[in-house]
Amino acid sequence: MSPAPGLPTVSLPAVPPPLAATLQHRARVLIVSCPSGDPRPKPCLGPAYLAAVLRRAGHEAWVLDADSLSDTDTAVKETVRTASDVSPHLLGLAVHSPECYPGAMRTLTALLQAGFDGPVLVGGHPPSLRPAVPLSWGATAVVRGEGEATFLEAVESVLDGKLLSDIAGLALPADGPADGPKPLVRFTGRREPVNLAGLPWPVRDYLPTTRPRVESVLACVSASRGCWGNCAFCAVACFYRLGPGPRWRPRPPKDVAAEVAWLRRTFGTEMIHFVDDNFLGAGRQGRDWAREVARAILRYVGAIGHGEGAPRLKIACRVDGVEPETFRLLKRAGLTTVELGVESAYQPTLDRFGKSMRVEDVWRGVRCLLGLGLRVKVSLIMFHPWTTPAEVSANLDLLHLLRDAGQPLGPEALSNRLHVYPGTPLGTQLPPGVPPLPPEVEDVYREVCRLVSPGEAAEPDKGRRPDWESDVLELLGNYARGSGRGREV
Ligand code: B12
Ligand code: SF4
Repeated sequence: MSPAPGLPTVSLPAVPPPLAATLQHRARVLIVSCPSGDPRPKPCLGPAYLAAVLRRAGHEAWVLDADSLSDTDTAVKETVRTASDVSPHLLGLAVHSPECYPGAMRTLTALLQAGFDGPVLVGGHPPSLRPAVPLSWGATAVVRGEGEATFLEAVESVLDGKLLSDIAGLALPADGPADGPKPLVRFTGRREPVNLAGLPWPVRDYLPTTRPRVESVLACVSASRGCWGNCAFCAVACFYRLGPGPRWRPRPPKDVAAEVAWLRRTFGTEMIHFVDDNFLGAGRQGRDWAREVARAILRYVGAIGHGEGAPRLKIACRVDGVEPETFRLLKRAGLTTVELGVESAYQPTLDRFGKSMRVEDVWRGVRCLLGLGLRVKVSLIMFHPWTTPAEVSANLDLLHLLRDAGQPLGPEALSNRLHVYPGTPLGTQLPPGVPPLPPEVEDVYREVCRLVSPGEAAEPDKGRRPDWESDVLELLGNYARGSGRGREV
């Protein structure tokens, strides 16, 4: 079987022996980023890492960014068409957020109806934490946790005609009655964590039918994986606990900087978005690593021309790790924007959400970044079943500090509502989904959403009043002062 004409030729790096020598032939693998319904989706790094690892091992791998297509119908049709063109030995479906579930289910159903009879493996955070869901749709297996080693092993087992059942890291339907209430899942975790220092860089080519190149404007880079935190609502800690090894693992700073410089040189990338959950890692080790990354970027990017030659950098981190020396250095390396998952400026809520930090840490960290002239994007979970006027009042103090410093607040600060994800600590107390709010809070929430996203889903920002943030703050202020659901603005 050879790929149909019209598919791009993939340039393969030198195949490291001895693996390629032992392969009878190369596998062809298609990895699909399932549609999420997001009108402005970003390319996912997960499939791009898997494709890089497969290509380095001598296989052919394509990434179809179906999420970038206009709608789910088009995405499903394009996936079926491409699968028929490529005729892959194995197909991977990436489900990077719960929003991808409906599109992933439709994609899998359409592939099976079209007669695709190869194995279909599903991966990403949501299926890792709830593998029974894709298995119930007919997926062959779910790759739980980080996928590189497990996926490569699965691909090579399929090529060699071996069973998938012996592969650690895969969740498979368990033997037993198929008509039980839920499919049973069997799973053995992997013994070794993925070695980040040994990983190739993620591929940056997608099948041309989908996304035009965006790397010239913005490219995502993953410099470390995991987080030492254990916040009650967050899926990250549970995901990385599926595998062994430390909860936060960094890449070598020089490797990160070399990738940044390569993106700049190759695509002219203007902004690098580091997708790390907590760029500051754990304690002193993390801080030293972040400083080393900054120094390495200064050296590498300096070599290709600083000033206008340097890309802007955006990171996300815990607010309690912020301190001036590291951020001064990161700013010199190009840092312009810091996303802080603050969640609340009210101590009882920080405690309830297991944030392991004090309100004073929040204020100190935010003030430090503002003092350095950085753009600070704070996200708050303002709407949850326990929201009170006192809490909203405390959050408003922080929001006013940001606004007085000229920072746009954005929907992440003003209209986030608690979602409960399966597998998280909160998921053991509450059913998955969106828990109900107290009636008066629900009223305020709806009114805030009306001001934040007056447009249709495809254009949520359209139709916002010019000073919509002031309107939201006024509404929240009314609630905080105890005037019921707030005066409508
Ligand atoms: C960057 C990011 C975004 C970006 C870009 C998303 C994208 N296209 O990738 C933006 C800002 C758009 C975003 C939005 C959202 N996100 Co987000 N996002 C992330 C973040 C921080 C990094 C993703 C990443 O690039 N990781 C690096 C890569 C290398 O890791 P990876 O994706 O996990 O891939 C590995 C494995 O999962 C697996 N794998 C992945 N795909 C596949 C496919 C196959 C076939 C196989 C076998 C394996 C496999 O192997 C990969 C390599 O090891 C993650 C947290 C995280 N640490 O991953 C949250 C995260 C994925 N997001 C999350 C959420 C909830 C959302 C939102 C719903 C938030 C919201 N309320 O709006 C939206 C949904 C958007 C949408 N419409 O779908 C949650 C998902 C929770 C869950 N269990 O479902 C996460 C885990 C964050 C969290 N704190 O819990 N997000
Ligand atoms: S600090 Fe952030 S990434 Fe880490 S567990 Fe908490 S919410 Fe998740």
